[in-house]
Amino acid sequence: MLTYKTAGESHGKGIAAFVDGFPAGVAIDEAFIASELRRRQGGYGRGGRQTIETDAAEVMTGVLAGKSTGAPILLWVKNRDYKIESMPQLTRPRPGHGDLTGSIKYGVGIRPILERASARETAGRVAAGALAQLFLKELGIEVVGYVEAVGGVDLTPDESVLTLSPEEQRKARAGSALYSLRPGAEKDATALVDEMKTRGDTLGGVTTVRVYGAPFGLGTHAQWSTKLDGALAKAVMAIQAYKGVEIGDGFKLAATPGSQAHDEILWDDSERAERTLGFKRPTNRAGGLEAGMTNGQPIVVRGAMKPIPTLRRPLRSIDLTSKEQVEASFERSDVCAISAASVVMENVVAFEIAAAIVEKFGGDSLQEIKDRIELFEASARKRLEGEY
Ligand code: EPS
Repeated sequence: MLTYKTAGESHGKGIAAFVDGFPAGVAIDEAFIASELRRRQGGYGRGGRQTIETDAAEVMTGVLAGKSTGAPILLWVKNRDYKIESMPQLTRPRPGHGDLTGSIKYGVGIRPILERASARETAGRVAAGALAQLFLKELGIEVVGYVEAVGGVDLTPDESVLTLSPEEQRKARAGSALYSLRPGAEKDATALVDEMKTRGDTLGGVTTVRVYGAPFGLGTHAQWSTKLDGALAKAVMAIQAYKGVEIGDGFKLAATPGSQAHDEILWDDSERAERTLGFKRPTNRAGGLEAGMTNGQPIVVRGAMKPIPTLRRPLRSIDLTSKEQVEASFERSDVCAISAASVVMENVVAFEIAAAIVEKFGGDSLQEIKDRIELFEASARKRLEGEY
């Protein structure tokens, strides 16, 4: 089983990610992990913290001569802004954050709760997910995350951009201040971020992740707990500030008649040798998942992030000591972290896909997994040809 956990506080010594069950033989490109971490720090509307940090992950264990060994991998992202011991305890919980419930539940005050609940922790998830992406790339699986809306401003990419290769999509994204696939058409969105900054307010948005090249059959219909759409939804919903997740056309399908909600099954003999095994779907409303299993089409997951709850112009709250009606605490924060969130979502989705690969194909090493995918696809083709 491929799993990960994180540890660390926003202003503690650093953030750790512990990855267990990672196959042996994957070349660990530390520059790629660092570039994902740097992307997480960027995007239009971020706060002052990112000018302090230069995130990179130190690979502490499980890698020898540049390759994974099959042993647990511990990644360490050091915090430059380490000052937790000297930071004040807070008494005015921020609506929308974990401050109130966390302090009631743990009895440690607000400080330790906000330190752990902070989105700084996503540096660990991105580091672990970047590791997963290195593994997936070796199998021909590519993951691309981007921003699809900022506040109410729609940044849905043109269909023509989505037919480009993942590499070309990333190039388009690199030209965008907001990490959308619509560089050059973001003026309204950046203007809205500017306006919110002036007003002391914050903004959320929508992020989308597409996974290309996943084989048939990841996840299973046989048990609710092993359906891949469920695992993806959990991973995305568990990102700080996420309040909604959908797969494929998601909520839109609820208002669509069945005749227009599903993806018809066609055949293209010339694609027999590909990951699609020759099956063609003229649409992908299911987002690559049917009955909790991948169906050879691109996987499409979308998530909704609420605005960051730390407001320069705070909402009403209660002082936990005096019980007086006060304004909530303000600590340095971002106006809009949706671009960073798209990087986090890309990487948590990547990790779930990698975990589903290990679950289905087992294997202790990359080569064994490659061989098993080949074997599975070869036997699926034989079955389709009536050989068994
Ligand atoms: C973040 C680091 C934090 C916040 C933000 C995200 O750093 P600091 O609190 O030192 O400014 O900028 O965290 C939150 C939005 C939050 O609510 O905690 C990061 O590295 O992503």
